[in-house]
Amino acid sequence: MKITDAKVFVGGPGKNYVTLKIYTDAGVYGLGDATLNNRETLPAKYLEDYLIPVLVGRDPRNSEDIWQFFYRGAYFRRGPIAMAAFGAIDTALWDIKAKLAGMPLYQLFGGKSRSGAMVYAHATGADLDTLVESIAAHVEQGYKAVRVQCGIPGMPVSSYGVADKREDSKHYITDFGGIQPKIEIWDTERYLRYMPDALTAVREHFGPDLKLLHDVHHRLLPREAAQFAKTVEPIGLYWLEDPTPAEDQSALRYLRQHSTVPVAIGEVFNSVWDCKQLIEEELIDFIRVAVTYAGGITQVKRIVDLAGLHHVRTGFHGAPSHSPISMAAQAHLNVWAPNFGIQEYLVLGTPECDALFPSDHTLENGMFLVSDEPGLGVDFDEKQAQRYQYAAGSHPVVRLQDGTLWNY
Ligand code: CS2
Ligand code: MG
Repeated sequence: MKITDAKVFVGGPGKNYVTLKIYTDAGVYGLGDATLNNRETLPAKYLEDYLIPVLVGRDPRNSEDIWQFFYRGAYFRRGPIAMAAFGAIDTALWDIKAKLAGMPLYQLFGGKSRSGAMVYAHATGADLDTLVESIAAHVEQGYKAVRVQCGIPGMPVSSYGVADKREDSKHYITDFGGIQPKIEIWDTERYLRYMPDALTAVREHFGPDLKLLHDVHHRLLPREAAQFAKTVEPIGLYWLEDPTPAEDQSALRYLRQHSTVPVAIGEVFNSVWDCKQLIEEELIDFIRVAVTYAGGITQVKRIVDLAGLHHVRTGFHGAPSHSPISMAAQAHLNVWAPNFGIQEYLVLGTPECDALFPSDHTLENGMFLVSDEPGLGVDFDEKQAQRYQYAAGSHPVVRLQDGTLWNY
């Protein structure tokens, strides 16, 4: 069996999705996602210039050897660009394998450990009242878990994960604007003073059962993170996400000494090596890697198994930072993983997105129900794809009040 061709499509409704389609001489094709949010053209180029010319002619069933060939053959290993490109190939080859077997992908991992995967939605508000409204709307839709991000009074620009204007709150998705990054101002002291009270007010309003998650988004220093985690401990958060810049793995030791708040890290990681110390030292409770960013399904499965040895559960990063294809791949991992935790889920379901990525996966009452179609259970409409082009965009850049560059 041979790979006969592979194509990369960049673009999508309001997003520069990077979709890889691998064609074989068996008439079966596979889909992968290489959407490196905010730098999308780079994995696309890596695939087109260096990987696809070498991929064509190989047996698509040898996904491990193909991945190792590209990873070790690159010499300069890892990094988000290469691993998104490798990840797309790996995911597409798993899609082909499952289609050849006539099974949904989760059957090849070991079958179902649960009927569906609990997801969490993003609730956000430029002020506390708007946040409470946003949470209530998600609870109304059946979500059992919500991420809560609140604007901070007196902050020059709202805060991470919050729309500047109240009226934009309901549909705000943390994403990016034009190629010139928007400058956001961050004030740690205001955040440390205000956020615990806001989260307490949310907990008091919604009671003990609603799972509340909060994303600090890399903004605190280790001591500040320990102080914040200690202060919010009584609120009973489901998790505190990215309290400190994720690459400094030992920073979490300090937080762990001062608080039992559950910690979730990993969306910026692109290999098992990035998370090894955090997992082996049990400095986190949830690993947040994404199939697209961490080298594909095979690599993420290895991370899930390592995490399982250390009481760490999965909490995979969610679209729209990557595409419905990676969401589908994660849906199969979620339903199989013995140490599944929760899945991030921002409603992608615009009609345009559904038309571009037709899928059999469903969301019911805050549970993601995986497709039983052979393969990933998601398709890609090449005709629809012609409607979209790449549009350069960039994340905001964050500065402190005095101009110091900070962490987005
Ligand atoms: C965020 C991400 O969803 C989250 O937890 O941290 O959406 C992040 O802001 C984007 O992936 C950045 O591209
Ligand atoms: Mg996050």
